[in-house]
Amino acid sequence: MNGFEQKVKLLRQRHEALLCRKNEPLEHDNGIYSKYRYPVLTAEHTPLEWRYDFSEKDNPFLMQRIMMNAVLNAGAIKWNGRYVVVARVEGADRKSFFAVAESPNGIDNFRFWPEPVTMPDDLIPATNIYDMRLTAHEDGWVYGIFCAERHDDSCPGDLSAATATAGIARTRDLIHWDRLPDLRTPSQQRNVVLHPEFVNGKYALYTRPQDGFIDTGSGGGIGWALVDDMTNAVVTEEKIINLRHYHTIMEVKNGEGPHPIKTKYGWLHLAHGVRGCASGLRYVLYMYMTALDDPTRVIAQPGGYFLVPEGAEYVGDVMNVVFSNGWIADDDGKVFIYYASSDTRLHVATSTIERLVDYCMNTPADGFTTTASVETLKRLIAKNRTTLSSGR
Ligand code: BGC
Ligand code: BMA
Repeated sequence: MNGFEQKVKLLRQRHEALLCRKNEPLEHDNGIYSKYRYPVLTAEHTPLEWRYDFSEKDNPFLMQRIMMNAVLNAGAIKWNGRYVVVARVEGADRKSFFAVAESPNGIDNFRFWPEPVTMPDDLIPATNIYDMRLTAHEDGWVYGIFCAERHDDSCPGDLSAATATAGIARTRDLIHWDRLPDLRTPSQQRNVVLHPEFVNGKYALYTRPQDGFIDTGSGGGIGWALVDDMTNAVVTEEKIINLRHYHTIMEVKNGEGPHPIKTKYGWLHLAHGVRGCASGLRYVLYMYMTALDDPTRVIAQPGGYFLVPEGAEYVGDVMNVVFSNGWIADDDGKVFIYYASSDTRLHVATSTIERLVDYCMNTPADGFTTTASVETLKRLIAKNRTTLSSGR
């Protein structure tokens, strides 16, 4: 074996060891969910064939010819008994694309399929696409809705002026995607999510109207719109179902995560909230529940955040960010929450429907002032005094 072949062998061994590495829950959890020791996907998990030219003649130094920067915000779905994610993979060139990876148990041994997704781009070509929400709709298709970003040509001199629109595609095998026209709506849109069931015979979308590319402006929060036809999706009426509030974790913006999970107590929602601070935007996850007979009616909303960056999760390309657009609920009630930290890597947290419902129903709501928060705290302290003195 020559030096080149030896280098290749070592590279393959290391890669294989990374892909097979066993994951384990962290010892201490908060009772609501468990985080895990290792991320489930990173740039290093992408196939070596995507990054290296293995011809010794053409690549004598065994250089990475195409560098991968990050694997993040992934849609998720249980598919033929496997835990499947459609991840946002970003190259060193800052273009992101979708790639499918699957695992036998949802917590480790994720492997990318050999080829990234070829998303048809024939309608209005986009510059960049990202953050797919997957919905296996009761119409029989699997839909992927994602952000399609384009330069805002109304600002010719500004190279960072952009527009965000909801791109729509559907598939039956996660390999071949039919691209449908982008969602037509009066405002810009990122974080559009398809509800899995028909509502009054129509498709139902969670939206996030925003005035600008970054600023939500007058967009008040997570919206809801009914559309007749996904092959020509037009939003005519949009109502805000989950509002932003001053001095909360979602003061600046919020957006639906993956589509909600149906439980017998109501729809369980996972979303992100954003606030501004001296170090930039802080992205955290929060939850809420809506009524089974009316998915627009909020029936529970715990105050504050559900999951935030911790430790190494703070560090990455875009610091102080967790983001989720994918989760999987198993038939036995176990829930796998896929979240990315700092726009760099993908993690899993596990919980159960029972715990998440308990969390939503029994966590005090935000009272929106210090006084209200202190009163809430005092109620728990008083309750504990009674519990502890009665010995139960
Ligand atoms: C980035 C996204 C980001 C958005 C708004 C885009 O250019 O690719 O990750 O969410 O800008 O900041
Ligand atoms: C956004 C999202 C994500 C990203 C986040 C933080 O607006 O759409 O792509 O994770 O910003 O950069």
